[in-house]
Amino acid sequence: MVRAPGKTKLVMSLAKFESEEAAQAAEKQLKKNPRVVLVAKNKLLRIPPVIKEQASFTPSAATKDPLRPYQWWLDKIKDSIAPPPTGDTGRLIAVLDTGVDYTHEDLQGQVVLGYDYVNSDADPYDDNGHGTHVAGIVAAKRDNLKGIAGIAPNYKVYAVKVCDAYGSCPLSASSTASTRQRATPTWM
Ligand SMILES: [Ca+2]
Ligand SMILES: [Ca+2]
Repeated sequence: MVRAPGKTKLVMSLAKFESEEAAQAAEKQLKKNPRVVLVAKNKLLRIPPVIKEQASFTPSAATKDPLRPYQWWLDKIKDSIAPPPTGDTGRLIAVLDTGVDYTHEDLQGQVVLGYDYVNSDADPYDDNGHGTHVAGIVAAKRDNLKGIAGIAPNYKVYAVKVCDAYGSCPLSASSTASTRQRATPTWM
């Protein structure tokens, strides 16, 4: 990651090497350059599979969302979540994950399309399911007679795809996403 002279903007470059020795030699050289802010190996992270909770509790909240009674964790954390300021509906909460199924019935109108850093295209559609699960926890519509109740349904999710269909997440994808976000802030 390099900072241009006199600028705050960071630029990220990827390089591929034939051997570990060649990579280490390049890293050594790059670190001597004062404009180089960070040198790091590209890693592959993995997201865990979605685990369906067994219903070993007493459903409490009666709402119009059919799956809300099974969101036992929402009852536990609701008092620790500060409600958004009145009228503050324009903020975006970024979900950097496998993308988001923005056609999902409980997320209609709740998703703003960011970018697909895995396939380098403008459509961060979810081909795994994990990102949609997370997006639903954040911003699923409440009392719409469908699915669950989101924690912050008056905010929208900013869908950023940094993990592929198999749940593998190259570190370079999330690094590129955060670098671009720094250059042009879009989400919180
Ligand atoms: Ca795509
Ligand atoms: Ca719902």
